[in-house]
Amino acid sequence: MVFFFSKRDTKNVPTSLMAERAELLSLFKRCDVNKDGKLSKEEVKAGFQRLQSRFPGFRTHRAFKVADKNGDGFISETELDELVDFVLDCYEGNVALRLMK
Ligand SMILES: [Ca+2]
Ligand SMILES: [Ca+2]
Repeated sequence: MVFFFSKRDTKNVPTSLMAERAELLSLFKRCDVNKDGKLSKEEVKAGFQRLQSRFPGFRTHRAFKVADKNGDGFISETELDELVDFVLDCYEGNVALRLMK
């Protein structure tokens, strides 16, 4: 099952990627401040601010283009995986560092 990670640097251990993924999932779940099970633009933006993004508004806009599959303006539980993938593309290997600040 090597092909799964073939697009990424093989020296980059998958376990650390898994850890970052889990970290981001819990981060964005905490951003659901009104607990309706989905993330509004404001809530996603708060997540990017938490990640020390210099352009949280821009990142949020891009993230919704990628992750909001049904275009309802919210990131649902099922779309959250796509959101996390997008964030990993932006900050891979850097997530823990950003969250420590
Ligand atoms: Ca919400
Ligand atoms: Ca949606």
